[in-house]
Amino acid sequence: MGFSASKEDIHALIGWFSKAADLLEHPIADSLNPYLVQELKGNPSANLFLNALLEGKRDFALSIVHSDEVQGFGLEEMYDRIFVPSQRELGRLWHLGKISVAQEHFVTAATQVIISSLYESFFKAHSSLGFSGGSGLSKKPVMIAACAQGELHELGIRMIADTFHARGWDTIFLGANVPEGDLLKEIRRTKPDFLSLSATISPHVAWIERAITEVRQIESPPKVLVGGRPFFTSPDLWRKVGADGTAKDCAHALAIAETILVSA
Ligand code: B12
Repeated sequence: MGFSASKEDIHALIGWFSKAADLLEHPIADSLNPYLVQELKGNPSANLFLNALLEGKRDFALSIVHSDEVQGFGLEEMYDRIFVPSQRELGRLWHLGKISVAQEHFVTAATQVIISSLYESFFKAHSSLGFSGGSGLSKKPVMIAACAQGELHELGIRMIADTFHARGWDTIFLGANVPEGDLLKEIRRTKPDFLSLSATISPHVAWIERAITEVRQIESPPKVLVGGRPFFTSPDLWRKVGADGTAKDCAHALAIAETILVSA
């Protein structure tokens, strides 16, 4: 059987080939890809911080964060204005092949060390004040914070847990890749008021939905907040997975959690 193509087929093929050739020459606009949006424009502190780390100057990056100007920010503001944009720009540079995986690993690890250096001042100051959260809440709320099973991006949820802790909550940060069974055991053991779950990679959203269904079976279950990239690219996804709320950053997360607790 021979190959035969109609005039219309040939016309369509020529159209596809010329589209493919055009795409090779002019890749899809950067602005269509959320991971390629430059987030450091007009943000000199984050710019300086990231560039210091990319040059391997961890002590200099540390001194930026401990400078009077940056120390004037609250913890949430410091996270949302310095570390989050710096990490996102790091991802953009990696995505574009402008830095190596080794450089990304170095910057992420150094950022975690620098964040730890803030604990002394932020957590001490707040724990000496006692709980200073939303109006109507008399007792210190407890929160468990965890990444979905398989999820290795733990910095975002760590920042959420830190923000709550700095405002006087008791937080139990479980970090990356938490197995479902162990999460449920920890909830039964510690009886938190809140559970915060994070996913960066979209396929992990299904795990979160399943985990929430299981959590709801526990007697007096915690309220559940979910977050991470898939939840702010699909604003209604938190409802679909059965959560009580979501937030796109540290400042909003705290405000939403306290509103949910007060109205419970
Ligand atoms: C560092 C990093 C890693 C590190 C993570 C180390 C660590 N200890 O966390 C490592 C090397 C492990 C890694 C691995 C991978 N990574 Co990576 N990684 C990054 C990078 C550069 C930074 C992540 C980060 O720290 N972000 C900063 C945090 C603070 O932001 P955030 O997580 O969004 O959190 C904020 C909000 O989302 C929200 N939030 C987050 N969680 C929660 C939870 C609740 C309850 C609430 C209320 C709010 C909330 O609040 C936070 C503060 O504002 C990003 C780039 C980026 N754009 O984020 C890529 C990125 C996320 N990685 C990416 C990819 C592809 C991968 C890999 C698949 C690569 C590979 N081929 O192996 C693997 C997947 C691993 C896995 N199974 O999870 C892609 C994801 C693309 C996509 N479409 O999903 C990104 C976007 C890179 C890119 N293209 O620009 N990665």
